[in-house]
Amino acid sequence: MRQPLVAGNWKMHGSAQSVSELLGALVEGGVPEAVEVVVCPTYVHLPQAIDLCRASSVEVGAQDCSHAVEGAYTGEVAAPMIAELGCQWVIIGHSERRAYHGEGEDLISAKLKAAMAAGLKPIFCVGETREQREADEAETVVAAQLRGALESVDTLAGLVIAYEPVWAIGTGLTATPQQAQDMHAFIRGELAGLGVDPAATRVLYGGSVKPGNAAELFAQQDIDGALVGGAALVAEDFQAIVTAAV
Ligand code: G2H
Repeated sequence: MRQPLVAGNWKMHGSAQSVSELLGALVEGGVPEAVEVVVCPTYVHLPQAIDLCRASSVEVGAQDCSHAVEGAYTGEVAAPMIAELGCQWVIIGHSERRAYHGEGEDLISAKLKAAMAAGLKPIFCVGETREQREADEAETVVAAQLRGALESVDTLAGLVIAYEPVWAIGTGLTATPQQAQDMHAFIRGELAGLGVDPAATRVLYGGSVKPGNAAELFAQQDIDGALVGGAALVAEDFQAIVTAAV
């Protein structure tokens, strides 16, 4: 049995006040034991988030990390630094990093290795663009992303995959539960080919997950939870998504 996981990707949103309000509501409201809940604020809000979540089961993650352990990499944050703060998780390969920061499979693979070496659990994102889906290339693209990033990583225990179709991110469009299920089943098949135990690996769906569509998505056999963006910034919406994952 794979424990459901719901992670909030706050992207570049938040202030000391909003972090305090959002996590105050989440911690006070309580999260069901059956669901693993992770919040991923910006780097600058990580210490505050860790502090606020200390008394609860809510875990904290970063949205990215450097491929390097240390060095002359202006603006970067190394995985051991994130781990030292008390974070357990890190998102790697999000489509916004791929699109706006030119991240490709080699760099993403190096980041996965750096994260694992620091003891962080990666949430590794894959997903096709609208053009790629329309050209019937969705599976080819996702397979190449998985292979390109995972093939050279030795230890993949604990890895979490997030399938996020780019055309569904922040657009209000969501993959239908069947489209998502089909891709999740495909991803499990690919993982098996890469030596990763598909039955033990959680595959999350991401892309405009909301209280209104979460239950239907979570009812699919191969969907183990969600990576939530916009709706994670609204306390009651995020709570409702977490509850739907029970
Ligand atoms: C996809 C998702 C979170 P949203 O980026 O990773 O964001 O739920 O706003 O589409």
